[in-house]
Amino acid sequence: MRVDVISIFPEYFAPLDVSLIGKARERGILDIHLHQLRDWARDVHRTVDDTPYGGGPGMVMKPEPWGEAIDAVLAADPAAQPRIIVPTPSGVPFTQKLAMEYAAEPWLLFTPARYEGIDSRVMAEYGARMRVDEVGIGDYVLAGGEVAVLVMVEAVGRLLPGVLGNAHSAVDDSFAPGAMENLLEGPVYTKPPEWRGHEVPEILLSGHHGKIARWRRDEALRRTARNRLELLAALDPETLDKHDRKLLSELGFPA
Ligand code: 97T
Repeated sequence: MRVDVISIFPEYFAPLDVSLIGKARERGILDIHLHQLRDWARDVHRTVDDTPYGGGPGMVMKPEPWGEAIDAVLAADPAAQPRIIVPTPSGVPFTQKLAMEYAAEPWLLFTPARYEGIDSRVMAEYGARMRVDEVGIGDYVLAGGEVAVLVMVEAVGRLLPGVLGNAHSAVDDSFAPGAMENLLEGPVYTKPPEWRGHEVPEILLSGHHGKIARWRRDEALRRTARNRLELLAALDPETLDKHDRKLLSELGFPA
């Protein structure tokens, strides 16, 4: 997969050299190209922002440098078109489902903004020619879209074939489609069996794989009920067995 990022802070993306994503790049699975937006500014000060039409606080990113920068990236492969992703708190929520959709694309172009965002005509211009997604990563406000891009590239990159080993594959992630869909993962333990007086739950040492699976599902249900009521409410009742229903009613959540 090819990933382009246009930003006034390309140095913000140094973490993409490290760990899982760094390895994926070394192995040629991820081909990341970083671009300095100011390279396409025309004035001596390399200005990329201006005051908002209609008044109000803050500054808006000017359309011309973005247009020229995006055109230059598009020219890298005129036969193809990237999916353009514009991080913004007013976008659609980034979810595991969207991460999987992006992981199936050959080419992504991220356009993280600073200030109050990019002049909307940039999204209108490219939105008429290709897919442009305005995407948010959560209900909080960042100083700019760079961290949102790091989040999305990591979530997408680890889904690419060959990035995760078999030992820790993405199939049983929370939010992955499948058996435990929409349940949070429960607690995990490793050696030693006792640490500072805290014992590993005995069932995990028992070797009873069926009982362990059931215990893990109970813990997943408990944690989902405690931390994410809206996920619990969204569970398909068809995916709940008798034991699930009993546990949930004990927790005070009747069917
Ligand atoms: O707060 C932001 C500022 C700029 C670009 C993106 C964001 C954001 O994205 N998701 C949450 C906040």
